[in-house]
Amino acid sequence: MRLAKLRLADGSIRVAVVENDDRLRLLDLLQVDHTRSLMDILNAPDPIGLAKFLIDQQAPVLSASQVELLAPIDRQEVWAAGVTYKRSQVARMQESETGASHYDRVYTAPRPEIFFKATPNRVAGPGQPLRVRADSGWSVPEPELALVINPAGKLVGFTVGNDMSARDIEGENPLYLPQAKVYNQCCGLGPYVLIPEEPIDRPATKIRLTITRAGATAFTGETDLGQMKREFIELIEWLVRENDLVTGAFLLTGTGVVPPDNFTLQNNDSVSIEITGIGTLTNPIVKAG
Ligand code: DO4
Ligand code: MG
Repeated sequence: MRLAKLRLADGSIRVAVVENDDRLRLLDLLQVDHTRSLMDILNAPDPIGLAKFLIDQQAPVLSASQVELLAPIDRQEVWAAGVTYKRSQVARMQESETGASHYDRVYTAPRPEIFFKATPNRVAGPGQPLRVRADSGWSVPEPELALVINPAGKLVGFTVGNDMSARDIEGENPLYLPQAKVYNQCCGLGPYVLIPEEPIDRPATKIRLTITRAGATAFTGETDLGQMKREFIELIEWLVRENDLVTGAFLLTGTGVVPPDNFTLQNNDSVSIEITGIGTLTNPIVKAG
């Protein structure tokens, strides 16, 4: 089942079940106490059963073009794992003269790299702008599978994530990582949350990044989840160690697609990330100055 958070023309914010690619069945959240948001459904003991129960049989079935899709986040935290693909390890070692051995070691160490990525106000949904820092001359999108985790630390579902990164700031000194990663409009999530009814087939799940500039493709690249070194459950176990997720969390799982070193995002670029079975997240890029 896929779920969407959206805004209707009257301004109201609703949750819908996504059927096929373009049929949105609105939910009536008022039918159940303590269920007022997508987060409440994701954090419930049986999200699929609850969503099916809440389908509003009286409401018209809508198409995505009739609504504004929003990032599927409410009050959760956003975390990210890094250097989980060989491609990312190699790219990080190249960009950082002083920190290369850290990236080398974290790729094989039992403890993964996990960092705080965003609060909900820093997250952009489908069609909303993502930002390149004005003080960065080398920034890239990072197309990543995002895990949706409930407060009990259980994996509930998946969405598409974009871990926007300033490679020059991170490369100058690994201690600058939070500034390279966390700033206004630094993270994309959406368009839907997939709650799988059976385990996903990792090698068959492709992640494709396409960057468009002035109507032409400026970069395209692809990986698949079979290339990721870590298990989902392994990343979650490290995230929740001594760390309660009171409202639940999104955990971006690292990038396996890195544009060439001479590529940087520019103002007005468009970034699309497609993940098999979930959907395509597209965002325009803004850069001030
Ligand atoms: O080590 C820095 C960040 C790594 C990262 O974000 C990634 O591999 O996706
Ligand atoms: Mg990343």
